[in-house]
Amino acid sequence: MTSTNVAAEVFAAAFSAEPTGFALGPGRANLIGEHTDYNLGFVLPFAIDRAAVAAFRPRADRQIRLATDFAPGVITSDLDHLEGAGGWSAYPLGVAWALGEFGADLHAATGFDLALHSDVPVGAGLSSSAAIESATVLALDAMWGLGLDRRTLARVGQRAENVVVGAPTGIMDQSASLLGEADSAVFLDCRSLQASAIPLGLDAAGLEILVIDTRVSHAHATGGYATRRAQCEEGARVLGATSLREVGVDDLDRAKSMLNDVVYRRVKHVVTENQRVLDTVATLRTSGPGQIGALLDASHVSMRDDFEISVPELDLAVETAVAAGALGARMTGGGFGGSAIALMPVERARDAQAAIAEAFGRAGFAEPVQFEVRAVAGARLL
Ligand code: GAF
Repeated sequence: MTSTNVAAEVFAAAFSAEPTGFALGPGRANLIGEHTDYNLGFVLPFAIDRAAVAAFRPRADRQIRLATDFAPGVITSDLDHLEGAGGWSAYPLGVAWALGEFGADLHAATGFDLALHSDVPVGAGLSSSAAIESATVLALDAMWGLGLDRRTLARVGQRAENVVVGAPTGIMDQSASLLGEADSAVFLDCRSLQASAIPLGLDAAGLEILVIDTRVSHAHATGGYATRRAQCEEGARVLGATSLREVGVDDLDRAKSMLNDVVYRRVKHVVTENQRVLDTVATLRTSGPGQIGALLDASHVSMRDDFEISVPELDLAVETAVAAGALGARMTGGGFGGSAIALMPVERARDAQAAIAEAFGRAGFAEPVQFEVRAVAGARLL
């Protein structure tokens, strides 16, 4: 059964009616460029072939009803009580609220019924949250006849997440989900929000991207993510910059003399990661994906040692993938758990998965969930 059929069934079971439309929002994997987005730097993610599908139907009154197959019951709200939403409903209700900040007239708008089904694993670092946000924002854009452009829709999702969900995240995930193109990554300048599609050329090179979901779950509304963001802001402030985007690799010696060791290493990660994104884009353009492995490896080392957002399970996944033939591997997403990605020659992928599962068993870790991801087109109405 397709995800659309499942969403339609969830809708029918919850609301005893047929949906009038469907919107699909993909999750994302980040090829490279981690914790650079909120520092107004560069990222290179792609939309993946795992997505949330929203089945929806406008209502004549101002009520909102939400259902999903990943949580029981029907959640009822209305357009006058959006901001205090909690649990999973904070994502769709937060998007409705945030649209009010980007041009929707929430006093005149009508309510809606919306049912969600998603096959993006939750807590796996593949942005199940952006998948829900972009499916919902496209559904509401259609129901309310707003016609907002995709960059604005991405900002709506980010605003929902920052204010209603309470996670101080950047713009990368929503941009990947909304701007993705088939077989390409989204090269995004997070300062100007200029985006361009960079062909990955994986099939022609006999390569695939393997996701290794460690099943160590993470959340960005609490803990380390916010701390890292605050340390980056402190680094920029001490260096007299408005963001770390203004700090280059050439400034690192000066930064070392001005910052304490921890903040210096956070700054060093961001500054060198920005350069690695630029180098990866240039390498993809000139030489293809077979030459980017060392950049992926260096990114992981930087996150492990300088930004300190990896965990033993992610390090083992990366090391074992490389030992089993990956051209490069790195953790992807916000860190503290979630997934690693490995750039694998197709003919080595199956053996690598077995080697990774075995290594996890030997280490006493839970068995990881492993699957190939493909770069797909971004969110769309179905
Ligand atoms: C999470 C956030 F949502 C993104 O904005 C980004 O900061 C990422 O972590 C780290 O690169 O996915």
